[in-house]
Amino acid sequence: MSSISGLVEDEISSFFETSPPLKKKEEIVAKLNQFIELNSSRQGEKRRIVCVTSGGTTVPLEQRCVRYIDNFSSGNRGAASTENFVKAGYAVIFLYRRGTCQPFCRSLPDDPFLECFEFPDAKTIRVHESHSEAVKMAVMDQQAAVEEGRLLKLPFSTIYEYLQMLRLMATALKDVGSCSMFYLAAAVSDFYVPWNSMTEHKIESGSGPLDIRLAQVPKMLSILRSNWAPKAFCISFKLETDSKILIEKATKALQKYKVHAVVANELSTRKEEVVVVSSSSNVVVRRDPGKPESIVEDNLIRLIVDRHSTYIKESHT
Ligand code: PAZ
Repeated sequence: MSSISGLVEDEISSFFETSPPLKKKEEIVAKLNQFIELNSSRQGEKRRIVCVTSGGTTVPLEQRCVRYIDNFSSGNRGAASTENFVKAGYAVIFLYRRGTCQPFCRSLPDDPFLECFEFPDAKTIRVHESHSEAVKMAVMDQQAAVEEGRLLKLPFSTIYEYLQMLRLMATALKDVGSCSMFYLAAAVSDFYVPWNSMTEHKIESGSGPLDIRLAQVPKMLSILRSNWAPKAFCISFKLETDSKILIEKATKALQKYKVHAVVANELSTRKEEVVVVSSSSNVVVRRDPGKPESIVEDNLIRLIVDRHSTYIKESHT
């Protein structure tokens, strides 16, 4: 794998050197190592490990953040994909934006705590009949995945947290080699306010319009591929609102970052279809329109898992 240019490397180092330190870093590293150890040293049955990123990163405008710029993503793609990876036998590290959609909870109402429960008397709490199946499945599936060591959930909010955690994960997974995968569905900010040029306190209002200069977030995909986890199977995502440029942009990203595939999706149709762009073909993946409960991730993850199997086989020959 060719290494990245010195300039890009300098930008990346400078991003991390000037980032605010990641809170609870030791705890996160310990959880990651324990999870990877559990799943990669199983006698006879080593599990593949996938890191699914999900939700949008925020860009704080003040160090003691009151205001921030956000990136659109409900987290539905990441949560649904995680469920499918668990079903396919993978161990999943779910790196998600706090407050976004969670695996196994997609069929619950928006405010499950208030809508799913009822109190027939002062001492009893029970699940409302209409939600009992959904609650039972959510709790049982999530508990089983966690208890069997198949699911580790790690939250982030800011672009600083996300990229520091992604680096920790990639370096922790380096030795898992081709059995590891990155499935990067998070919507990551392209622009940010560097920490050392950010005001500490809340920006004052009342003195007219606000001018903010945003710096470009260094692209970490190239370093992930070349240095952090060069043997991992890597899937990135490309979201556009103009379908005319979608495939061209995804193809450029495929070539530039040398990922194994780019999942291209258009904002308004992203739940209906995606295109998996790779060097061998562009495959349209749709949800099954005949089945109301079908989701695009059922077919997407089947395809990605197949491609990963081929990649592992080829890496060992
Ligand atoms: O999270 P969600 O289900 O609402 O949307 C998923 C998505 C569109 C954020 C994802 O499929 C995606 O394309 N992520 C990468 C976005 C980007 O180009 O930065």
